[in-house]
Amino acid sequence: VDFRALIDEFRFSRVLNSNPQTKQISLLGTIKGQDAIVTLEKTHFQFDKVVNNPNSSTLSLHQCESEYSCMNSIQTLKPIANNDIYFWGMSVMKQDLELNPTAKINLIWPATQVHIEKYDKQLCHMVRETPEIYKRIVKPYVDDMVNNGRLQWVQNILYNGAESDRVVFKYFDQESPKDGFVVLPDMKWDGVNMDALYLVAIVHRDDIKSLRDLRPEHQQWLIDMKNKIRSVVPSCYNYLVPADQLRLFIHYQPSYYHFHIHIVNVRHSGLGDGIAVGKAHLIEDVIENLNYMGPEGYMNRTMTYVIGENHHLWKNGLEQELEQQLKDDGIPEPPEITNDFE
Ligand code: M7G
Repeated sequence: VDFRALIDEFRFSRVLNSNPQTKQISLLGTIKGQDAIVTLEKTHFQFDKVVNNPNSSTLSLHQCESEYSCMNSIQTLKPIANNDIYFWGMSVMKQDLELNPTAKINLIWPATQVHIEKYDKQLCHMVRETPEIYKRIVKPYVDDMVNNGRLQWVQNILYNGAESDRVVFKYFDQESPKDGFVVLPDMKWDGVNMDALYLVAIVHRDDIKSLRDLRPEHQQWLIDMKNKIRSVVPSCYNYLVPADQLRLFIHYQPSYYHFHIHIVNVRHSGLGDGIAVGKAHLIEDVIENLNYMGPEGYMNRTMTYVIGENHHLWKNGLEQELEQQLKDDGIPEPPEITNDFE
């Protein structure tokens, strides 16, 4: 299927969400009668930078003297106003599909209800997931999400050669095949801007659905994987991002229940909730926590996280649990709010 042709066929229905900070907008529509979600994201600026390569005598040039670096690319400039020492105005900048694209476009088609609910604007709540709530409410949902075809893209990467030309590196040891993993650019990254570097490491083993399944016996495996990622990723990008400038974390709840690690440039903070407390857990902290959790690991912990009202888990149990928890905690219900203007 041709991406461009699909985009041209998009029929707009409504705006799902828009965020002026991340410069993203998500639209719901249809393509050939099936639901489609298009997310548009303005790309970040590029700037000249000469980097000293610590491991060799060579210098790496990062967009050096490029006509597309932020200042060089200013084509037209229309002043809005000025006052004392302050000047502001709007400009059109030189763009290029390869070197300085305008926007990144993501399409999900055909989109499922789960996708639409995820991208739709929604109120969020902090909930506490006890081990008991996990077993009763969350586990059945996870099992369903593993078996309903939602992980096809992961299978495609691991076994069907999808995105193979983009793989940054693969680790595979004949002796212990289940320790293997693949690192590749995340769908969230434009692949150009190093400040926004975003990779994902996907493991071969499929017995770990999420953070919940991690036990002390997995600690060494996590340590090895973390160290390999921190060793190899910088060398793959010419040391433009050194080992200690990579933020490695996992999500709870994730969107996809096959263990994977997010690998992001520490400078990158424009990811909305994906990098916030209540969702992101640093891999180093996870490794450390396994020292103190007993043989069941994360299975015995109470996890607190942010959940949106559209999420299946909210509508199918967590909302009720939260009501009860607030009661048990003695937290008063908010007073009835009346709107004086009506
Ligand atoms: P998550 O924590 O399960 O979900 O991470 P969330 O961050 O989307 O809430 C899954 C990660 O895999 C996300 O960072 C996605 O952007 C990324 N991802 C998802 N899909 C479907 C693909 C894909 O097909 N290819 C690649 N390269 N990355 C993907």
